[in-house]
Amino acid sequence: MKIRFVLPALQEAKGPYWRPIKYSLFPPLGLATLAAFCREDDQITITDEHVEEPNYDDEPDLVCIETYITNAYRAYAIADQYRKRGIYVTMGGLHATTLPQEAKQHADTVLLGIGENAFPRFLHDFRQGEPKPFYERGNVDLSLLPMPRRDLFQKHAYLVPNSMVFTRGCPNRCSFCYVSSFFRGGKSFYTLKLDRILKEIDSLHGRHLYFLDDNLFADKKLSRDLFREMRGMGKLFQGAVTVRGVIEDDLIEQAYEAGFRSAFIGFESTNTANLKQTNKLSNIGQDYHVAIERLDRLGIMINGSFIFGMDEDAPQTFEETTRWAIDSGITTATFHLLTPYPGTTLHDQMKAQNRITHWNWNDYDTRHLVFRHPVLSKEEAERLYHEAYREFYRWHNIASASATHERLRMKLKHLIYAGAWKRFEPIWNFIVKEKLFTPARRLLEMTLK
Ligand code: B12
Ligand code: SF4
Repeated sequence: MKIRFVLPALQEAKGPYWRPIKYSLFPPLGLATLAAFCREDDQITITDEHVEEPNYDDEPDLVCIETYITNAYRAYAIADQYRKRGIYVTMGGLHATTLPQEAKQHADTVLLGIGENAFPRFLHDFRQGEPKPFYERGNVDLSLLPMPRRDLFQKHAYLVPNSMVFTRGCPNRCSFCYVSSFFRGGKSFYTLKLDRILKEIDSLHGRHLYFLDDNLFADKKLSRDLFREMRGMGKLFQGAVTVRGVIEDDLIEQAYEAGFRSAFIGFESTNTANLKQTNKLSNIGQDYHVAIERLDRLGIMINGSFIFGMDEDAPQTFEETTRWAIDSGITTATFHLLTPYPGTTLHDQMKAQNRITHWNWNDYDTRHLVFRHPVLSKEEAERLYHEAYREFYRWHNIASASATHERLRMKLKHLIYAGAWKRFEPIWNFIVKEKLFTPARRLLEMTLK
């Protein structure tokens, strides 16, 4: 059977915010995970629109499309194109799971939730000629998970080919997070077995590794066991942790010993009332500076994530938060405007209050304000959001954030990492165009080391 997996590119692929390097970071891991459930004699291709110009004139037996919120309309357009020619289309992923009825207008079958449950059941029925219109999410056993089919990725098209996950979901319940919609009604946190995780790490070539897990320390025992086993492997890895996870016990030291060198942390807001309102429990009552100093002492860089537009925010919050991040020595910052993704608790709350202004998914990209805020207008919020980015990445602010570190080594790492990420766009564009990812990865590894 000929099966084509597609990761459509978001609408901005042709827009002003398109950063080729951002979308050449990771290969489509979810689709490679599903491809592993196909038969050996199936002819499989994975198309990632972020890194290639696809041609959809082919005649596969089955097309499987992944949807995020911002690529939903593009996903629907591709699906419609195939279905017009009588080709069977199935859709899954975060957006289709949240809004299956919407997705069903463009797909023959919609699969909900983690694909490891629904996809093998669907494939079986499809081969029997009896596919159902919907496959509901159900709890998943990840213990027998086959290895993702990384051999199907476009080789040399990514800066970070070694991405993986060893947990799925998160035990926390922040009201704005996809976790509250994607896993609705079932378990919201799954783990792989230690042996299986080690086997996957072993199968990856090169030193650098990016764990895409929502929270690396969500299962402390598993993380501890994993980090112990990873010691001496010579890996350098990045991933997401919570403020509490960094402060509590000695797990962060264990992670460092295993090669952890750059932490993505959702600080979200420095205002406790905001944190309470959005149920960001892992941050409430935590001293952010304790976490920052601990990471700094170890030599772990911080990518801080911040959300603007929570109810307690005012126009000055943008500048104050940006200043706070610079003065705290955060290496890179990711700013967002609060976005009520459909299916989340936040969305339900705002909808009940009649605050959502529109449901055009292209705007649900965390750069647009899609709801009424108590004091911020849409124009003001969006302007201040862009200003926060500009301010944070001005050379003199990068330099002043870097100067906050005690050790010279951290100062230099900070300068190189932050500067390279945001200030050398033409160089990145050249690297992407010429597919010079191997030397770029070497530099990344040297910086992380
Ligand atoms: C890596 C990543 C990216 C990469 C994507 C590149 C890539 N090649 O994947 C980059 C950096 C480009 C990115 C950018 C953005 N991202 Co992003 N990203 C992620 C992240 C961290 C991991 C995704 C992943 O690989 N997961 C692991 C794999 C195994 O899971 P999966 O992809 O979900 O696939 C499984 C299921 O969804 C399902 N499935 C998926 N597809 C299909 C298809 C079929 C047919 C079936 C049956 C099943 C199925 O089965 C798969 C296997 O279990 C997630 C958070 C997360 N934990 O998922 C956020 C996340 C997906 N991103 C998000 C957002 C908002 C964005 C941005 C809009 C943010 C921004 N302002 O820049 C942009 C735009 C992205 C876009 N293309 O539209 C949100 C999406 C919210 C939503 N409701 O859709 C998430 C959930 C983060 C969050 N916590 O809010 N992102
Ligand atoms: S801690 Fe992070 S991943 Fe977990 S629910 Fe909150 S925002 Fe989502």
